Amino acid sequence: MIEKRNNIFSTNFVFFMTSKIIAILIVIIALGAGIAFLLKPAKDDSVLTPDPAGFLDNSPVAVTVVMDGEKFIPEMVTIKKGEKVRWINQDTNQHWPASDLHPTHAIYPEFDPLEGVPPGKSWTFAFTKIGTWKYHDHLHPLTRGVIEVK
Ligand SMILES: [Cu+2]
Repeated sequence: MIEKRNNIFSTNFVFFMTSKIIAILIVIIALGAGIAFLLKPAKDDSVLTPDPAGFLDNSPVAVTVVMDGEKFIPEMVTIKKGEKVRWINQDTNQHWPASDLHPTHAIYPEFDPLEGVPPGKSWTFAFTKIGTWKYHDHLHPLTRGVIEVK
Protein backbone atom coordinates (compact mmCIF):
# COMPACT_ATOMS: atom_id res chain seq x y z
CA MET A 1 0.00 0.00 0.00
CA ILE A 2 2.75 2.36 0.91
CA GLU A 3 4.61 1.32 -2.17
CA LYS A 4 1.55 2.05 -4.30
CA ARG A 5 1.14 5.49 -2.74
CA ASN A 6 4.76 6.15 -3.53
CA ASN A 7 4.18 5.13 -7.11
CA ILE A 8 1.15 7.39 -7.37
CA PHE A 9 3.14 10.19 -5.80
CA SER A 10 6.04 9.71 -8.14
CA THR A 11 3.70 9.52 -11.18
CA ASN A 12 2.02 12.73 -10.09
CA PHE A 13 5.40 14.28 -9.43
CA VAL A 14 6.68 13.35 -12.90
CA PHE A 15 3.48 14.71 -14.48
CA PHE A 16 3.80 17.90 -12.42
CA MET A 17 7.44 18.37 -13.38
CA THR A 18 6.74 17.61 -17.05
CA SER A 19 3.94 20.20 -17.08
CA LYS A 20 6.22 22.70 -15.44
CA ILE A 21 9.00 22.08 -17.96
CA ILE A 22 6.53 22.43 -20.85
CA ALA A 23 5.21 25.66 -19.32
CA ILE A 24 8.77 27.00 -18.99
CA LEU A 25 9.57 26.00 -22.59
CA ILE A 26 6.44 27.80 -23.80
CA VAL A 27 7.49 30.93 -21.89
CA ILE A 28 11.03 30.73 -23.36
CA ILE A 29 9.67 30.28 -26.90
CA ALA A 30 7.25 33.17 -26.41
CA LEU A 31 10.04 35.39 -25.09
CA GLY A 32 12.28 34.37 -27.97
CA ALA A 33 9.55 35.19 -30.47
CA GLY A 34 8.97 38.53 -28.76
CA ILE A 35 12.67 39.40 -28.82
CA ALA A 36 12.94 38.29 -32.46
CA PHE A 37 9.97 40.53 -33.29
CA LEU A 38 11.56 43.51 -31.49
CA LEU A 39 14.95 42.97 -33.14
CA LYS A 40 13.46 42.55 -36.61
CA PRO A 41 14.86 45.20 -38.97
CA ALA A 42 12.54 48.12 -39.66
CA LYS A 43 10.17 47.40 -42.51
CA ASP A 44 11.17 48.80 -45.89
CA ASP A 45 8.82 51.78 -46.22
CA SER A 46 9.60 52.27 -49.90
CA VAL A 47 7.00 49.66 -50.74
CA LEU A 48 4.27 51.55 -48.95
CA THR A 49 5.35 55.14 -49.51
CA PRO A 50 2.58 57.28 -51.00
CA ASP A 51 5.21 59.25 -52.95
CA PRO A 52 7.31 56.72 -54.89
CA ALA A 53 8.49 59.24 -57.49
CA GLY A 54 9.47 61.87 -54.93
CA PHE A 55 6.82 64.33 -56.07
CA LEU A 56 6.55 65.68 -52.50
CA ASP A 57 10.31 66.33 -52.08
CA ASN A 58 10.66 69.83 -50.59
CA SER A 59 14.43 69.82 -50.05
CA PRO A 60 16.43 72.92 -51.14
CA VAL A 61 17.29 73.04 -54.85
CA ALA A 62 19.68 75.07 -57.01
CA VAL A 63 17.21 75.71 -59.83
CA THR A 64 13.49 75.42 -60.41
CA VAL A 65 12.20 74.64 -63.89
CA VAL A 66 8.53 75.39 -64.58
CA MET A 67 6.56 73.06 -66.82
CA ASP A 68 3.73 75.13 -68.25
CA GLY A 69 2.30 73.95 -71.52
CA GLU A 70 4.78 72.43 -73.93
CA LYS A 71 7.95 74.13 -72.73
CA PHE A 72 10.49 74.04 -69.93
CA ILE A 73 11.15 77.44 -68.34
CA PRO A 74 14.08 78.01 -68.46
CA GLU A 75 15.06 75.63 -71.22
CA MET A 76 18.77 75.77 -70.37
CA VAL A 77 20.06 75.41 -66.82
CA THR A 78 23.62 75.32 -65.45
CA ILE A 79 24.34 73.81 -62.04
CA LYS A 80 27.24 72.28 -60.15
CA LYS A 81 27.70 68.54 -59.64
CA GLY A 82 25.51 67.33 -56.77
CA GLU A 83 23.01 70.17 -56.99
CA LYS A 84 19.31 69.54 -57.42
CA VAL A 85 16.83 70.72 -60.00
CA ARG A 86 13.09 70.80 -59.30
CA TRP A 87 10.54 70.64 -62.11
CA ILE A 88 7.23 72.16 -61.07
CA ASN A 89 4.17 71.29 -63.10
CA GLN A 90 2.03 74.43 -63.37
CA ASP A 91 0.04 73.04 -66.28
CA THR A 92 -3.29 71.21 -66.19
CA ASN A 93 -1.72 68.18 -67.91
CA GLN A 94 0.93 65.75 -66.72
CA HIS A 95 4.53 66.36 -67.76
CA TRP A 96 7.45 63.96 -67.52
CA PRO A 97 10.98 65.40 -67.70
CA ALA A 98 13.42 62.63 -68.63
CA SER A 99 16.89 62.13 -70.06
CA ASP A 100 17.38 61.69 -73.79
CA LEU A 101 17.08 59.58 -75.79
CA HIS A 102 13.34 59.17 -76.05
CA PRO A 103 11.84 56.68 -75.37
CA THR A 104 14.53 54.72 -73.48
CA HIS A 105 16.12 57.60 -71.47
CA ALA A 106 19.29 55.52 -71.56
CA ILE A 107 21.82 58.37 -71.67
CA TYR A 108 21.17 59.23 -68.00
CA PRO A 109 18.68 56.56 -66.82
CA GLU A 110 18.34 57.89 -63.25
CA PHE A 111 17.22 61.24 -64.68
CA ASP A 112 13.65 59.97 -65.04
CA PRO A 113 10.77 60.04 -62.51
CA LEU A 114 9.43 56.88 -64.22
CA GLU A 115 5.95 58.42 -64.33
CA GLY A 116 4.34 61.71 -65.29
CA VAL A 117 4.41 64.57 -62.79
CA PRO A 118 0.76 65.39 -62.01
CA PRO A 119 -0.53 68.98 -62.29
CA GLY A 120 0.44 70.98 -59.22
CA LYS A 121 3.20 68.54 -58.23
CA SER A 122 6.95 68.68 -58.71
CA TRP A 123 9.84 66.31 -59.22
CA THR A 124 13.32 66.87 -57.80
CA PHE A 125 16.51 65.29 -59.05
CA ALA A 126 20.13 65.60 -57.85
CA PHE A 127 22.65 65.56 -60.71
CA THR A 128 25.70 63.56 -59.65
CA LYS A 129 27.28 63.23 -63.10
CA ILE A 130 29.13 66.05 -64.83
CA GLY A 131 27.97 66.63 -68.39
CA THR A 132 25.51 68.37 -70.66
CA TRP A 133 22.29 66.45 -70.24
CA LYS A 134 19.70 66.98 -72.90
CA TYR A 135 16.21 65.98 -71.90
CA HIS A 136 12.62 66.08 -73.06
CA ASP A 137 9.05 65.74 -71.86
CA HIS A 138 8.37 62.04 -72.26
CA LEU A 139 4.66 62.80 -72.84
CA HIS A 140 5.45 65.57 -75.38
CA PRO A 141 8.86 64.55 -76.81
CA LEU A 142 9.25 67.71 -78.87
CA THR A 143 9.45 69.73 -75.64
CA ARG A 144 13.14 69.87 -74.88
CA GLY A 145 15.59 71.21 -72.32
CA VAL A 146 19.23 71.00 -71.26
CA ILE A 147 20.83 70.64 -67.82
CA GLU A 148 24.52 71.48 -67.84
CA VAL A 149 26.32 70.03 -64.82
CA LYS A 150 29.82 71.43 -64.18
CU1 LIG B 1 10.99 59.89 -73.36
